[in-house]
This record gives sequence, structure tokens and C-alpha cells, in this order.
Amino acid sequence: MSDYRTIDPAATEILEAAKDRDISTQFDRYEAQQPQCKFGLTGICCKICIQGPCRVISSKKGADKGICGARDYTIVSRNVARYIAGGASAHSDHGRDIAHTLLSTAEGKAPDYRVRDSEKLHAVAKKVGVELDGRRDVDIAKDVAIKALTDFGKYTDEPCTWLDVNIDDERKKKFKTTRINTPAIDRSVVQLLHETHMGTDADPVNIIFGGLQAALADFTGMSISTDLSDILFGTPEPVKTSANLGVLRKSMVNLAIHGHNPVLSEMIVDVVDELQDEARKNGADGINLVGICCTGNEVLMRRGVPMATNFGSQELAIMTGALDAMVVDVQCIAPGIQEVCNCYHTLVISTVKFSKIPGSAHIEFDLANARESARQIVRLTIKNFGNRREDLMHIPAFKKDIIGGFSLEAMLDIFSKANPKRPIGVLSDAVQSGEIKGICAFAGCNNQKVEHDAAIIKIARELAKNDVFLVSTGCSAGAFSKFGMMSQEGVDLYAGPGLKKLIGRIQDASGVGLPLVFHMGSCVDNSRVQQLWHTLALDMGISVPELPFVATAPEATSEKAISIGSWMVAMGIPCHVGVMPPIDGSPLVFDLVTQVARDVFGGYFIFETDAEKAAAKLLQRLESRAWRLGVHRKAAEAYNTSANVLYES
Ligand code: NFS
Ligand code: SF4
Repeated sequence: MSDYRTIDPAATEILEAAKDRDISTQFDRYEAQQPQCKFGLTGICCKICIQGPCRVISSKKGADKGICGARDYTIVSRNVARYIAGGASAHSDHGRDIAHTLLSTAEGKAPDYRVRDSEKLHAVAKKVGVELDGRRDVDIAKDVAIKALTDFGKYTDEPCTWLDVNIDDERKKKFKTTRINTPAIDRSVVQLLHETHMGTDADPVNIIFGGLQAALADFTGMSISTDLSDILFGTPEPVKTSANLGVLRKSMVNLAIHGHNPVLSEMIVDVVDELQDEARKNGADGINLVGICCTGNEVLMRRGVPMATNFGSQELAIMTGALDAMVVDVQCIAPGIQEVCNCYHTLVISTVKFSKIPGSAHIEFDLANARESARQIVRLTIKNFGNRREDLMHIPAFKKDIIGGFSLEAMLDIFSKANPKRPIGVLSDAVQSGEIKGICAFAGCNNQKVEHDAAIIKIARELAKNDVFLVSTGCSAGAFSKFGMMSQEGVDLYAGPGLKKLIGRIQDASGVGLPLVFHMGSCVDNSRVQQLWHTLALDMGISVPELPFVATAPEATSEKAISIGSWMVAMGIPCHVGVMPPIDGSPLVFDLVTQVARDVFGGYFIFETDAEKAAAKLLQRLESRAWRLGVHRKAAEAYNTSANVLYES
């Protein structure tokens, strides 16, 4: 591990340059928090009522229960469930905002927005059962938006539309028999908070299943978010850009957009062009827009905006002294950024009523007047350019070229050049023939408990070498973009022979330069990852738990990461997490999510903090699924029957 607990050369350079200044970052504060409380680390601390905190030790008589009598398994499962409720709230509230924006757009109440992707609108409308024939796009959009908003609060018991239309019959049946179908997003979250209230559910199995229902609500919310964002802002297509702190420009006004929701950031991208002259008049060479975290991913995917950095190093973007403003909306914005600004001229501008940081500027984003709000933000940034301190400027020279923008639609379009009749067959045939071992999706965050970006890169290189096709979202995608793994160069350097052959073949047929790791978007775009495995399984005539498809969050951090992992498991995907979440205080809950889940759903969690071992485990899971698939396919061919639906052991 380096002195600075990061493998990112730009981050190391900034931390080194600032080491004599009294600036606290997440890297320092992690050290300051050591040792962290073991009760909290293992999940056996309960603060759900104010008789607590109760800290239980199951082996110690008298201390083995909370004051109310709650045992370790109740406490651990309640804590985990509440993480999921938090994650589902964040993702789905984001989705709700996009749905409101689409509705307001259709009703003429958000005049600065329009439906940019009519094709996607029609595809989504068809999928969710909105009438298309002879209707105008605004009317279709209105019905789609209302249908999406209905998924949040309907009072009937049938599953949410955006869940039901996106999964296969086998999963529908599974979710029905396990009673985790979510009938309404808000209801599932509220019910889970109720279920985990002091003195309601004490049964850990029941609580975990309640958690899974909320996790499916999380999935529903993020599917709405992806679909409706594509309708409003366009479905991503391959786009070239660059990543890491070297994307900041010394002589330009540098504006970073950080957070999650593309409603604001898309408008900023729009107005930046019209305000370039104002920046020039103010002594700059123009405006340079860069992204951080998932807002960064959203505008990278659709508009090719360069990615400055990911979650773990967000404060370091300010410590370049070159950032004139950081505009933030919601989620994953470290409050510590404001304190760093005390030493630099950077202005933090918050934009959402319920997401403020003491000391930062606040310009409330107004949907009805979006363009004007965005102009105000950019103008404030231009003005702040004059407050720069040359002596504090330090832009690391690290920057990598990347190609992003791989929505499933874009991938299938590219694949269609190699296989016009069955585009997805490009990938499924490669799995069936053994050319590749399977697919791995990298998701999730940075986590100070481990070396910044290290495990993400290490596991991916190991899997690529072993012919695993890689896709990524979120801050994992941020890591890959900074390390040149979302470029053609990445294929040359790290792909094994089968993977190289496959990517080369698609590249030759399509004429599109392809990366080692396919950037599928922000964290809500894990819905795209789900659609990828869903499409693959349908094409191969198997169920998801049979598919050689795994997921990993080497640096999972947020509640959202936990809810994503949980619905992936419920959908049938083995899901590795590289940081131990607080559940090992209850062996029962640990077994539930790592073992029992496998029997019930086919998916399960794999907790492994060692990157090398994690890669080996993921490979082993892929190989065992591929082997079974081959055995069943051969049997099916020999006896002219369909392939067996069987979970792996
Ligand atoms: Ni996902 Fe994206 Fe990053 Fe983690 Fe946060 S920005 S929504 S939660 S930290 S990947
Ligand atoms: Fe303690 Fe029970 Fe209250 Fe939790 S709910 S803090 S275990 S008394």
C-alpha cells in the first residue's frame, strides 16, 4: 500500500503536494477514526430506540440481548434492512424526480426540456403498455411519466410495472413465491421501516426478505430513472473523452458537476456553450466542464464530458486549486469538500432544497426556469475564476483517453454489425463456445477502508486475463477510466486471448474502437447491466441463475451499493463485496446472505477482502456455471429436450 492509500497517481501527487498544509481529507479522517468500534463493525449495535445504544455479545450471559430482548440476529438484520431502505430511497427518489421532469415537460411546465429520444420513448411505452398508435410524443411521454409515478404509490398488490416488464417468467414466479414482489416503491420502503421499528419484526429471515422487497423497489426506481433519463436526454452512444485530474485546464474556468441527477447537469452542459464568450471576457480561455461521481458518469455517457475523479478523491479535485466551482445536487457529496474550500478559492454550489452544506453557496434549481438556474450557476463560476491563487495551483499531468457510452442499445447496435440477425448472440455464442468465461459487472464506490481504486483494478485485470467480458458502472467505472482500462489500449494490455479475439472481431465488424471495460453508466444504470443479463439469458433459453454472470463491488460504501447488491442477489447473480459489511456479528444472517440465498434465489453474496482471492472466487463461479451450462446443453441436444433449469451448487 502506498503512503497515501491510493494507487491513483494524480491523487498521490495532490496528497503529496498538500502534505504540509493543514487540510483534512477523507484519507486523513479515516486514520483519525481508528480504531473503529467492533460492535458497529460487526453490526451488533442497535440504536433503533432511545433505550439504546444496546451492544450485544451472544456468548456473554446478560449481554446477549438488547434491553428489549433483541438478539444479535434481529439487530444485524434490522440494520442491514435499514441500509437497503436508505439505498432504495435515494435511487427511487432520483427516479421520481426524473419522472416528474418528464411529466412537467409533457405538460409544458418545464419549457427548457424536451423529449430528445423519441425512439426510446416509443420502446419504453411499448414495454410498459402505453398506447402508441397515432399519438404525439408529448402525449405518450405524459402517460409514460404517469405510469412511472404510479409505481411509487399505488395501493393495489400487483407488482410494480418497471419490475414486472424487466424480468423473465422464472423470476416473476420466484418473487411471487418468496413474497418479495414490490407493489409500490414508497410502500416497500415505508413497510420496511415499520418492519424494523422497535418491537415489530424480530425474525431475521423475515426481515431480510422484507429487505429484498425494498431492494426490488430500488431496482424499480433505478430502472425508471434510466429509461426516463434516456427519453429526456438521449440514450448513450459510444463517445470519446478523457479522465483523471489532468482534465482540468489551467487557463480555463473549471466547473465540476458532482452528485447524481442529470436534470441539472444536462442543463449546465447546454448553457456552457452559450456562455463561453462571457468566460473569455473575464480573462479565461473558455469554460471547461468536468464530472465527478455519478453525475460525471451521466454526462460522460451522453455528452462526452471528461471525468475528473471518483468518490474517494473528490476533495482532491478542489486541492488542485484550479476548480472554480463544484456544483452538487444529491448523494455521495462528502461534506468535507466545504472545509477544503476554506484553503482554496473553489466555490461549492448546492442546488437542491434538501441537500445543503453549511458554508456553501446555494442556488436552488428551478425546473420551471431551468436554463436560467443553470446560467446563474455558470456565471457565478466564471466570476470566481478571478479569485484564483496561482501559487496554490497544481494540476497533475495524469489523464487517460477513454471510450464510454455503452448503453445496452448501443452495445446491441455494435454487436449487430457482427451478427445482424441476433446481435446479443455475439456475446452469448462467445460464452457457449468457451471463447470467454462469462461476464462480470463492476459496480459501487470507493471505500477508505481499502486502498483507493486498488482492488477494482486488480480484480478486473485478473478477470480480463482469464477471458471475462467486463462492464462497469458508478465509481468503479471512474477507476477504470482513470487507469486506461476503458480504452483500446486496455484490450492490448490486459485481455486474455479469447477476450481479445472477441473484442477484435466486434471491432472489425463495427469499425468502433472498443475498450477492455464497457462503461454502462452511473449507479442507477445498473438497470442497464440487469437488462444485459436478462437479454443474454433469454437468448440462451436459460434462467438468470444459470448464466455465467457475476458482479463485484470491490469498494462498496453507500447504502445504495447495499441495495443494488441485494437485488442482484435476488435476481440470481453471485455478488462479490470487497469490504466486509456489518453483518458478521450474526452467523445466522451471514449464512442467510451467503448460503441460504443461493438455495432460494441462485444469487448470493461473496465477501472477500483480498483482491486476488476475490478474482479467483469470481472466476470459479463463472467456470462452474459455464461448465453446468455446457453439460445441460449437451444433454438437451442429445435428448432433444430443453436445457434444465438448475441452480448451481
Ligand atoms: Ni454509486 Fe454514484 Fe460513487 Fe458509490 Fe456514490 S457516486 S450512485 S454510491 S460512491 S458508486
Ligand atoms: Fe436496545 Fe431494543 Fe432499543 Fe435496539 S430496539 S436500542 S436492542 S432496546
